Parts: sequence; structure tokens; C-alpha cells
Amino acid sequence: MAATETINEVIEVERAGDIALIRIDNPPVNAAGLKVREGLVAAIDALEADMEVKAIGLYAAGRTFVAGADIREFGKPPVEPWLPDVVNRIEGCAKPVVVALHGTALGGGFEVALAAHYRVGAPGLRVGLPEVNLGIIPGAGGTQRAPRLAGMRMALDMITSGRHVPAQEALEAGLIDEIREGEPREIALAAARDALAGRIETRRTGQIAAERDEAALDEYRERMAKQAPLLFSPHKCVDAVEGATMPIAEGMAHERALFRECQDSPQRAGLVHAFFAERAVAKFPEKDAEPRDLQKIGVIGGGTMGSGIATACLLAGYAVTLVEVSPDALERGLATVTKNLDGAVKRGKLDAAGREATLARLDSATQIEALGEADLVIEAVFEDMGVKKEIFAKLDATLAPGAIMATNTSYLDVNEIAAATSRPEAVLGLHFFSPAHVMKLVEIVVADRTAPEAVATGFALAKKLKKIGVRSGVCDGFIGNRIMQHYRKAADYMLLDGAHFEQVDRALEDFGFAMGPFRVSDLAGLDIGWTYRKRHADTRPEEERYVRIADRICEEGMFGRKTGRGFYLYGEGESGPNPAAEAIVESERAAAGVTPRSFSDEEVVARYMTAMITEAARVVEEGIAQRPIDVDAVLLFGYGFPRFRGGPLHYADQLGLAEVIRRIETYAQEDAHYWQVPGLLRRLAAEGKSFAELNP
Ligand code: T1G
Repeated sequence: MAATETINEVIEVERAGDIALIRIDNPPVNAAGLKVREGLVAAIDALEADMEVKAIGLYAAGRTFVAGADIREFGKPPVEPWLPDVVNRIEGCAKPVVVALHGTALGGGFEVALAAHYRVGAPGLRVGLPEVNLGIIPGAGGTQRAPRLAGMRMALDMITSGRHVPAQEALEAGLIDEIREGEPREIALAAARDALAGRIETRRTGQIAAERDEAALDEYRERMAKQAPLLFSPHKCVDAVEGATMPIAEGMAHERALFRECQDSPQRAGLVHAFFAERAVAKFPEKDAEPRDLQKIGVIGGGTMGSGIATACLLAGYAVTLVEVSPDALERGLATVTKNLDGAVKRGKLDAAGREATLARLDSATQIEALGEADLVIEAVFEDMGVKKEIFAKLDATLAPGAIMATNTSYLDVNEIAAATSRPEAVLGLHFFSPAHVMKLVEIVVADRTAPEAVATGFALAKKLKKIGVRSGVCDGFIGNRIMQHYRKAADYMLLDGAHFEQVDRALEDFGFAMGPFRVSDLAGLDIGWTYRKRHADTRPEEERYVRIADRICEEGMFGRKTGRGFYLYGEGESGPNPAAEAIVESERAAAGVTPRSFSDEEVVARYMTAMITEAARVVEEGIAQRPIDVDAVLLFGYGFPRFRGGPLHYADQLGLAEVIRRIETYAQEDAHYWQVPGLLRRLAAEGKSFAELNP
């Protein structure tokens, strides 16, 4: 008769004759926190001592096997038993231990599995050692046991990429022993019976000898040097795997030492912060409201933005109607969508049949009235308040009650747009980033009267599009562009004062940004910033130092990449600085009476980051962003901020807020208008607090 015994809150043991089953039940993802570790050791100890038990099956409840160590415990003093000891206890068990894996067996979860004596995967299983994404290496034997089972090359591939390996591939590589249909409990029970009956062969991974693969080690060292020169842990992954030829105990000691180095690295803290940022943004005040069920989406505007949004919606399975004013413009918009889909086919994201099926869901019109059945409409025409108001008034007259109206404006006042309708509660901003079918971020802009259901629908849409939605209040530029406008000026000031734009770009790229600010401007089109600055010329404070360099480059018809010339030259072969832009810089310095001085790379980064932190703090202070972590998410997922640095406000915490204030006050001696300490920053510093404490 089966009897169940509770070991602790998360571990249960069930006896079925001479088989015992250990069940892990620690929702949502069965992370191997302290209770799981304690419970596993206690269960193995008890079952090993129990004369009636001949074989042990291990499995997990819920949607997945163990998804890793508990990331929330990182950075806190580790409490015994540590996972490496737990894993060794399982491998050392005198009785056969088989494990049934379902969902994802990741990190510490897969390390537990590697230590069991036989591994059965349910169909759909994915295994992986994704620690590198968190700035660490597998720390519970993964770097030692994976190569023993699958060879160094496969282990290096998995561990340096962190990728999830599908069941079939894991089987072929020897990482699991078998794939079986069934529920995890049934699989564990049947496999334990098989082990007992000698129908399957169990073995201890730690006793297998790994062969040194010199070629693979060299290749991955080289690859990591090229792919991840700024990162710490990918290189340690290779060093760790190299130790797998040693006896398991020595190999694990080698792994442990490298793991500790990674744990102490600020990159680990930054990457873990980014992991939580990606998830924290989904906790917004309106999250309990019922999102509207979306079937049909209208997109107004067939330019780069509108076509990209339409592509993203089509790829997520929606029926999309694209609206443009003229047949010609519509034709161009549809051609862009088709080109985007062809790109998806080329990247292997879509097959030919999928492309046809996707295009079949695309409809088009030259009249807004064609959108009568749309559940949601996203307006993405050029930035003109008059035009937008006209469109929203028409939408108001066209759409069914309950339909949602979104604007993709980057800067304009969503309250004013909403006021052009009789139902402001149905209006919000959905600010996508270009190219919209690729970029991860969507700012969900909540206006004064936006209904919770509309907000929830915006988030649900972002999720369906596999994007990261971040809630923003209304202000000029919302979270991201507002902060960008500010730190972009810091780069312009340095340029005017003597730094070369190429140096500024390189210094920031060396810091980890995907692209320096001047290269970004060239890519986006210098005319975009120019238009913005012209629109704001009247409201610019008189005390503000104004840098005319980019305007003058535009006046020469040089708009960046799209015209072949901007700050840099584009064309055949290498692109270098544009001598015409350099000449403009010099003449503007002369006109402003500036004696150019030199900047160290450190100073470039310090000024740029301090400016970013300053405006980010204001955005939090004013409630435009709910929490510092939302700002971090915006910069990480929309502005190429280096993931390993966690975001500007996480970085501010790492610098120390007193240091940030010291810098602002130093710079303020030359430009007191631009460099001002935000009240929130001063308050936090005075109370000895950090931005992290504002992230509940
Ligand atoms: N620890 C703590 N919480 C975790 C967690 C973990 N390992 N994984 C997920 N969560 C939380 C997550 O924050 C969210 O919480 C909820 O679970 C659902 O997650 C010694 C040191 C498993 C593929 O890196 O990749 O093992 O927001 O929204 O989309 O070598 O979670 O609801 O409050 O992501 O279905 C290695 C990380 C750890 C795996 C599921 N493991 N997790 O995706 O749900 S390091 C990982 C994932 C380690 C050892 C080392 C995904 C998932 P909340 P979710 P999902």
C-alpha cells in the first residue's frame, strides 16, 4: 500500500512496495531553495537507511522540473546544505536513483538530474545550464558532469550559450537516457521498477571519465574572447569545463572556486537585476483588470513604424488591417510588411507556408471607416498633433463600444489626443521601438483617464507579441525618450567642449552600450532629432546651453546612414568619421568661444551615466515610472543599455548615491542649469538608502 510522508513544506516521499518516490513541490518553478535542498538530503538519508526501499524515483509537481537554484537567494550568505553537497549526496546514494524530468530542467535543476543514476525525459522537456545569463557558471557540478556524459564540445556549447536543449537532442547527446510518455510520477515509478528489475542500466556520472578536447577548448576560448570581451563568466565557463578530466571531487572544487569569483562580480548582480526587471514590469497597478479579447487589430500608418507594428501583430497571429491615406502609400506599407515577413523566413522564424498563412491575415484600406470591427487600433502616423486628433475623432466615430485606441506617439501628449474622442478611457499610448517587429520594448502609456481594462489589454498585447511592456505616465518623451533627450545633451556638451564624437562612441561601447550615441543618431536619422529640437525651440529655457552641431550637419542635407553621411561616412568598406562633420564641430567650437580640452574615456562615461541617472531619478520622483526597476527595464530593452550593468538606477546603486551627487555637484560648477541634483536622489542618499529599496 502506498503511503505518503511529508519531509517538509516542499518535499514529500511516497512508498510503493520496494520503490520510494521523492516529490518536489515548490511552485512556481520548483527552484532549489533552502527547503528543497534540506528536504532532498533528509529524504535520501531516510530512504537509504530504510531496508524496505530498493530503488528511488525523483520527480517534481507542477509545470516544470526544478528550474534552477533560487535566484532570490543570490547575494545573501549561503545556508547549508549547499547544492553541490545535495547533488553529491544523490549521486552517492547506495540505492539506484532515477529521475523523471518534465518542462524545463535548468541550472541547479539539471545538475540534480545529472547526479541521479538514470534520467528519463518527458516529451517536450528542455534541459539547460543557463547560469551564464546570470553572470555565473553552473555551480553544482554541471560543468563537470555534462562533459562526462556528452563530451566537452557539447558541454561548452550549452554552458557558454545557456541555450535550452530539446529532449531529442539531449537524448542523442547522452545528457538524458531515455524519452518516455506519461506523467512525471508515473515515469519515475516505472523507471525505478525498471532499474530494480535490471531492465535499464543505472550509473554514476561522476565515475565516468571525461576526455580532454583540446580543439573544442581552444575554439570556445577564442569565440568567447570575440563574442563576450566585456563579460566575466563566459570565460570562466570554459575554464571550468577544462577541469572535467579530474576526478569528480577535484573537478567540483575547481568549479566551486570559479563559481565564487563569478558570484562576487558586479556583473552577476547586474544580470540578476536584469532577469528580475524583465519580470517585475508585469506587476502593474491595473494587472487585475480584465484585458479585452483581441482578434482584429487596425494599424494606421504604413511607414517604418506602422509596418513594423503590423508585422509584429501578424506574426503573433492577429488579423491586421493596415490603413494609409493613399493607394500609393498603402502599397509601400504592404510592401514593407511583406519584406519584413521575408526577413522572418530568412532568419528561420517562419516557413513558406507560414508566410502565406500570415499574409492571408493582412487586410488593407485607405479609409479609417474600414476599421469598424477592430478590437484595437494602433495609430502610427507622423508626429503631428493636429493629424493625430483628426484620426482619433474619426476612430471615435467608427469603432464599436469597448474597442481600444492606441497611439504610437513618441513624444506627444496622450491626454490631448484622448480628449479628441468622446471616450478617453479607451485611449492609451503603445510606444513601440523601431524596428517594431524586432525590438523588445513597448512603453504602455497610461493617460489620466485611461481605464484599467485598456492598460491590461496593452500589457496582454505586449506579452502576446513576446515583448516587454513597461508602464509609463504621460510626459514629454515618456520614460525612455525623455531620459535619452537629457543624456544625449551630455554627449553633445562633451563634443563641443573638446571630445571627438568617435571617442565618445567608443568609450561608451567599451562600457558596454550596443552603440554609442552619435552612431545611434546616424542610424535613426539625424533629421528626427532636428525636427524635435525645432518643435521645442520656443520653449527652450534661455539659460540652457545649446549645441548646434547636429542641426548644422542636417542643414547640409546629411541625415546619417540613410543619406550616406552624418557624423560618419557610410558606403563601400569601412565607415569613418565624416570630415565635413568634423569641420562643423570645429567651427561651432570657435563660434562658441570654446577652447577644446581633452576628456579621458572614464570622464566620458562618468558624465554620460551621471546625466542618465539624473533624469532617470526625476522620472521616478514624478511618478512617470512606477519604480526604479521599470526605468532600468526601459533602458535595457529599448536603448541598448549593457545588460550586465543592470540598468542606470541599478548602476547608480552600485556607484553609491553619494558619489553620484558628488559628480553632479562637480559638473554643476561649469553648468549649473544642466547639472542639478534631483530631490529624490538627495533624499535617498541622506537616508542612506538605495534605489533598490523602492522596488517592492
Ligand atoms: N529562482 C527564483 N525564482 C525564479 C526562478 C529561479 N531560478 N526562475 C523563475 N523564477 C520566478 C520568476 O521570477 C517568476 O516570478 C516566476 O518564477 C515564473 O517565472 C547552482 C546557481 C523556468 C523557463 O536561470 O528561465 O541554478 O515574477 O515568469 O516564462 O548552478 O523562469 O511570478 O514573481 O520566467 O514560464 C539557473 C531561470 C539558476 C532559470 C519559466 N536557472 N528561469 O519561464 O515563467 S542559477 C535559470 C527561467 C543556478 C546553480 C545555479 C524561467 C522558466 P514572478 P517566469 P516562464
